[in-house]
Amino acid sequence: MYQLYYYPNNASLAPHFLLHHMGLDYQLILVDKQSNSQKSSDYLALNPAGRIPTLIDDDTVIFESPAICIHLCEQHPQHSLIPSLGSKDRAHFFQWLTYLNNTLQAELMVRYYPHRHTNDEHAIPTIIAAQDERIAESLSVINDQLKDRRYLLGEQLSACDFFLFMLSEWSLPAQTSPLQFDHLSAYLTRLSSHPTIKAVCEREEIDLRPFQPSPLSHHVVK
Ligand SMILES: N[C@@H](CCC(=O)N[C@@H](CS)C(=O)NCC(=O)O)C(=O)O
Repeated sequence: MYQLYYYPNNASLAPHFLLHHMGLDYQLILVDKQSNSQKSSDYLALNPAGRIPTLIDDDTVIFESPAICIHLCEQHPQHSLIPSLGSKDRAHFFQWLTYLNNTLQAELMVRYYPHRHTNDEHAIPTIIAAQDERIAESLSVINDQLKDRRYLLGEQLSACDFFLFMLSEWSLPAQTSPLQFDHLSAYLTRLSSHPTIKAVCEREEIDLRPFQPSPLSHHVVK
């Protein structure tokens, strides 16, 4: 049985989607972020970075959300959530997963932890505003990719889509919401009714209503 150390709507969400989607046997272990448990000595022994998530697979401990996703996809290739070894699609899988984790997620982390990037309390609103612009730039790149594509890689659902859904949810409060991009918005609306996304979001008490179509709810900018 896999064990996923998680906190609702944190970077554990993408691995949670995959565990559920593949019908795997897994246990969720809550890391109480409210009491900073991710910095406890017990947790640091598993994950020295003190971040959520961590996956236990028998005697193997894995941290970093994309690494966990890749590991699960490779262990269960019959679910086709990663393109096959040697295929060109696989190169694009790594390209997009890296872009999501290394660019969009990194920008979101600065937005949500601005105090870690300045010693000046008064600078925090300007950091958030600057990050919102950078998040919008990244969402625009993704929006362009989704023009004429059902999923990020094309016609085949992959782990990248679950990862992107997680980051899009986090991006909702940004100045330019992902729902303001036409292709991205339509894609997110489609994904929000995917059975895996519905089930896991219900389990983590994540509200999917913002993704439901409502013609007056947002203004499309692109
Ligand atoms: N690069 C890591 C980042 C994980 C991360 O930053 N997780 C956040 C929650 S979304 C966290 O643990 N924050 C608590 C902290 O930084 O103390 C990953 O993708 O797994």
